Amino acid sequence: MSSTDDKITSLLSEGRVFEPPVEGREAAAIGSLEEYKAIYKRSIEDPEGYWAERAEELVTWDKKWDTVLEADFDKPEFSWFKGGKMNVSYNCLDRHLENGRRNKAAIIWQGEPEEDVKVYTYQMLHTEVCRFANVLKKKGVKKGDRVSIYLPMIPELSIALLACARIGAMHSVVFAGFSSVALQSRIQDCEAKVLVTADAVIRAGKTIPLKPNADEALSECDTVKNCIVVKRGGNEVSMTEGRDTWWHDEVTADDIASTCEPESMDAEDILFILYTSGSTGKPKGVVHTTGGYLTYAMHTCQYVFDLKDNDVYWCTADIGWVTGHSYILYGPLGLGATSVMFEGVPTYPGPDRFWKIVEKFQVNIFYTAPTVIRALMRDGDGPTQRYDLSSLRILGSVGEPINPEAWMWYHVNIGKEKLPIVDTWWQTETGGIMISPLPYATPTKPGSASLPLPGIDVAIYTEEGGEASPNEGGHLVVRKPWPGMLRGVFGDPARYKKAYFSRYKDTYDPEDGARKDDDGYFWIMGRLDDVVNVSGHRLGTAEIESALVSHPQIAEAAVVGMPHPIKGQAVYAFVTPNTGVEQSPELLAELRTHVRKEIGPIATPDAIQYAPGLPKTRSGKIMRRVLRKIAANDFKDFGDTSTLADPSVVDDLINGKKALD
Ligand code: 6R9
Repeated sequence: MSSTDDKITSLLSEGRVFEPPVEGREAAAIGSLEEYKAIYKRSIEDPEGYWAERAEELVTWDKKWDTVLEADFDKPEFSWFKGGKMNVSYNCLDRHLENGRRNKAAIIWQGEPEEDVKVYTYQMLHTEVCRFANVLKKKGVKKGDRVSIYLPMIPELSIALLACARIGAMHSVVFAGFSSVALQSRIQDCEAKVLVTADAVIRAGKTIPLKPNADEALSECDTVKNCIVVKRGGNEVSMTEGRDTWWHDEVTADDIASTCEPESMDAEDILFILYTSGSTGKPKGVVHTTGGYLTYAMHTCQYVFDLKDNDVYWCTADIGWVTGHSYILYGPLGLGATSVMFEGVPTYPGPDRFWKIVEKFQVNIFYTAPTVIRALMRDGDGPTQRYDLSSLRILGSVGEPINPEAWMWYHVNIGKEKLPIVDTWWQTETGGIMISPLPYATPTKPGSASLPLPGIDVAIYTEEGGEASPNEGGHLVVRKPWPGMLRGVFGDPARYKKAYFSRYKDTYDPEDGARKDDDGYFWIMGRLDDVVNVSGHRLGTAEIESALVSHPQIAEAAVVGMPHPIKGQAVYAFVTPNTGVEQSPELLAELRTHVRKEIGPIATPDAIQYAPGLPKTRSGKIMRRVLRKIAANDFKDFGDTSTLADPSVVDDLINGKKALD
C-alpha cells in the first residue's frame, strides 16, 4: 500500500469544512443533513421498502415486480424487482412525450467545431431511436443479441444505445480511443452480431480515421455480420461489400418506420456489457440489467445533482465509460432532463473551451473529472474569468480521488466560493454513485467523497475482516446489495465471484482502499489491486504488461503507476529484453507505439526503463511496491525484501532509474 500512503498523509492534513449553500435548500430533493440522515436510516432499516418506493416513483413499469430483492452473496446471485417488466428506452423517451416534455431539449450536442450544434427534443430523439432500432431489427438483431458500438461522442452514439435498449439487444460500447486489438477482443468476448462505428474521430482539430481500426478488428470476428458506419469526418473509407453500410443510408431507407414498439423486458434482462480493467490481463465484461440499473441511475442523478426540469446538465465524460452511460444518458434522460453532450476536449482550441460552453448553454450542473481540473489549473484563472459562469449551481467530480488543491481551485474559480462540490465515488461495477455529498445537505471536506447515499451500506474492513477503527485505513466494502450493482462478468461466473465476493463474507469488494474519519466521512485512497488510474481511466497493469511482452524482443515486463501532477497516475514500465537484444532508445520508442497499437493511446507508458531483472519473490510474484517506489524516485524504506529471490536486482534498478533522470 506504499503508493497510497502519501495520498493519505496529504489528505489527513486536510481539515477544512464547507457548509452547503442555504439558497436552494428548500427546493432541493434533500435539503438538510437531518433529512438525509432520516432517509438514510430508513433505507438501511427497511431496504426493500425503500427501494420499492424509489423504483415505483422513478420508473414506469409495464408490470410490477413479484419480489423486490432476492440476494445470495455466496453464490453470488442477486435479483432486483424480479417479475417486473419495463423498457429502458420507453422510460427515457416515450413517457416524456406525454408528460409535457415532448418539445424539451433531451440532448444538446456540441460538436468540436463551435458551429456544430444539434439539439434533439424528446420527440426528435424518439424518432431517431425508433428508426435506428428498426435498422437493427432489419439486420436481424433480436432481444438478447449483442451490438458493439465504437463511436466518437456524436449523437449517433446516444441514439445507438437507446435503440439497443428499445429492442432488448445488449450494447457493448468500446471507447473510441481504444485500439483495434482492444476492440477485437471485446467484440469476440461478447460475440456481437453488429458493429456500429464511424469513418473518423474529430479531436483537437484533427480528423483521425477510425474505420481502419474497425476493419482490422473485424478481420477476426466471425460473429459480426453487419458494420454500420456513421459519416463524421468525411474522409475516404473502404467499405466491405455485403458487410458495411452507411448509417445515413440505413436510417433513411423507405422501409424504415419512425416508430418502433419497445420490447417489454424483464427487470433482470441484460441492458449492457461494459468492459473494464481488472487485476488480470483480460478485461472484464461488467453486466448491468434493466430495472435495477435504471432505478439506480435515476435515483442517484436526482439526489446527487438535484436535477430539475429547468436545468441544463452537463457531464463531460465520454459515453465509452460508465460515467457517460449513467450520467449523460440513462440517469438524466430517465428523469426527462436536458443533457449536454460534447464531442471535443477541454483544451482545444484553448483552455477556456469548457467555460465557453457553460456560458453558451447556461449550464446549471457541471460534472467532470479531477484530471481535467488539474489540466486546466495550469493555465491559471484567466480562462475561467472570460465567461459568465453564473448559471452554475452544482459542481461534480468523478473518476479518482480529487486532491485538495484541485478541489480548492474548482471551488474558488468555478464555484466562486459558493457552489457545492459533489465528489462522487463509484465504479463501472456499481452502476451509479455510491458515496457523495448531497449538494444542499452535506457539508463538504476537500478530498473526501463524504457520506454514503441512501440505501448504501459501506464500511472499512481491516485485512482480517473486522471493522476498522475511525481514521484507520483499510478495505472499502459494501454490505448490502443495491439495485445498480453488476449482475455478472459476461460469460465468466467464476471471475464474478472471485473478483467481487470472495474477500469477506456477505460483502461486495470494490478493491479500493479508504478510511472513515470521526464524522463518518469516507476518504478514498485508490485501488488496492493492480489497476492504475490514468486521468480517471482504469488500466490494468497486467494488460499493459501483456502488451509489452507480446513484442518479440521483450522477455518480461512489470508496470506500475507513478504519481503524475495532471493525470493523477502515469504508466511506468520496467522491461527486460531478450538476451542479445540491444537496449536502444529506438526499441523504447517502438514499445510505446506497440502499446498504443495493442491497447490505445491512454495506455502508452510515460516512462520505460530497462531492467536486467525484476524484483521477484521466491514464489515468482513481482514485488510491485518496490517498483512503485523506484518509479517515484523514492529509494528508501523498501520494507521487507527478504522474500526476494535476488535482492541485488533492486540496486540495479535504482542505478538504472538514477541514470535515466
Ligand atoms: C465511475 C468510475 C472506478 C475506480 C474506483 C476508484 C476510482 C472513481 C472516485 C474514485 C476516489 C472518487 N474512483 N471515483 N476514487 N474518489 N470520487 O470512475 O468508474 O472507471 O470503473 O473506475 O475509480 O478507484 O474503484 P471506473
